[in-house]
Amino acid sequence: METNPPKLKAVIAADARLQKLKTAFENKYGECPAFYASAPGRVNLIGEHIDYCGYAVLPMAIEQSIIAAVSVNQSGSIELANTDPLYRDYSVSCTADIHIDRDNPHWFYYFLCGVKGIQEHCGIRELAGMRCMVDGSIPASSGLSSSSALVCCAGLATMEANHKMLSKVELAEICAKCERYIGTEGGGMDQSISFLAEKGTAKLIQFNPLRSTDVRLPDDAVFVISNSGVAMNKAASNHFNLRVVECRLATKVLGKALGLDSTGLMKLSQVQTELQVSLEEMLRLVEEKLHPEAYSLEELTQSLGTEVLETVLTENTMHVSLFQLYQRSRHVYGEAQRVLRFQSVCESGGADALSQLGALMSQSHASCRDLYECSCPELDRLVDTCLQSGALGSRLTGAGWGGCAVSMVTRDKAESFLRAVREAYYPEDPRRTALEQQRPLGDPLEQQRSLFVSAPARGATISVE
Ligand code: ADP
Ligand code: NG1
Repeated sequence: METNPPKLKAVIAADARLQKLKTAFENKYGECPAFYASAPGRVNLIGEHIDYCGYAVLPMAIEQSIIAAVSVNQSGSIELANTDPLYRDYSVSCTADIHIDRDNPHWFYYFLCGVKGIQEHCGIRELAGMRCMVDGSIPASSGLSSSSALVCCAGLATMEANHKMLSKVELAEICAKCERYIGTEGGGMDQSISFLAEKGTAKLIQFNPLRSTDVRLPDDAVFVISNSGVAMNKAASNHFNLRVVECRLATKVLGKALGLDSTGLMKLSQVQTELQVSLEEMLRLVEEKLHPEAYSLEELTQSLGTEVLETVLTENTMHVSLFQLYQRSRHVYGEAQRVLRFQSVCESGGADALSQLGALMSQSHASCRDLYECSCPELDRLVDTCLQSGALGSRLTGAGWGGCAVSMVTRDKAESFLRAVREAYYPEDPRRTALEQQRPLGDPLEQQRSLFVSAPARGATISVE
């Protein structure tokens, strides 16, 4: 059943984290915040690197979030500050064109992506002045979507400060689009779950049109997030965009080989839609029509033409000369199948549901590692450790090349699992131990950043005390 998103606004009793943020805001600006905008991070349970190919994904929101305390004024400027001294203050005029510097993806540019997205969507000529103090508890560059939570939080704050009313679906679509100003060509999973999430349930997120369906996770299992300790900043490298580009090229080459007019085709899902065949059949067609050897730029230029290549390549992939189209499309169609199977096992339950779900997660990791090549040695080691420590399934989550793994563990084994992973993985490298001992700033959950059980949390909200 598709569900209506819950309400955006809430009156909340201030918790410890909000109190700290309020105090920081008052100390900085000498006034009280008018409201708080908060947006959660997420863990993707299955369906990696397929949202931008048009396929459904299955994430849940996590308790960790980005919160902005906001006051509104007529000063003609937007002032940004952060509770973490790592992130410096920034201020921008409300009348100037908002500029986002892709070459230097500082934190405030993510915030400005959200501001600009709302401004453009709502046609706001002059934005209201704002003072914002941001506080985050999502480990950055770890595949838990800290960047999107920041963009969503900024979009929500801007909407509220400018007295606009938008639905959660509209907000998710606006924020998915505007985060691309930072230079990464993401697919919309993160912003969608950040807005559409509901406490207690994971979601199947489908695109075109954007919609979400509750997925009830098995009662006798918990999902554990563990951080490999390797950070990967998407906007500061071309790993992510190269995969997006490889998928677009695979779409064009496959489409052409199948006799389709591939002019308007940019996503692998569109090839399937055009042909009206199953994912199984798409996997067969990949075998038949694409070659496992890398495609060179010359081969692609000859087959598709320079003009097509120009519409596909991004600024940071222009110089790439080899593209793995066969491997990437095999991952995408296979992963899209696994998402649907995961949803169907959750729905039907059954005696061996947990082992089926675990197997799907582990197959997903193998595909990310071998076909999509978005893992790294530390993540593979962590996933192996999790499996040896009793997980029924384990996989990298989010973009990869570092960041976190998510593991499914039976509820009764959760404690022993946490202990075993803590003892086996973290002491191997002192940097991991340092991370493991870190606690989120003012996080009432008192959870460790690197290893914790996560239950489906609620989506973005605006709240007043
Ligand atoms: P993720 O997988 O977490 O989305 P990205 O590399 O895409 O990772 O984005 C991380 C960036 O988001 C950081 O470099 C920083 O600019 C921004 N960010 C994350 N958390 C915060 C925070 N608490 N405050 C300010 N900026 C943040
Ligand atoms: P993270 O893990 O937040 O970097 C990125 C993309 C998603 C999705 C995943 C891989 C953005 C904002 N997010 O997420 O859309 O493609 O990678 O499944 O680009």
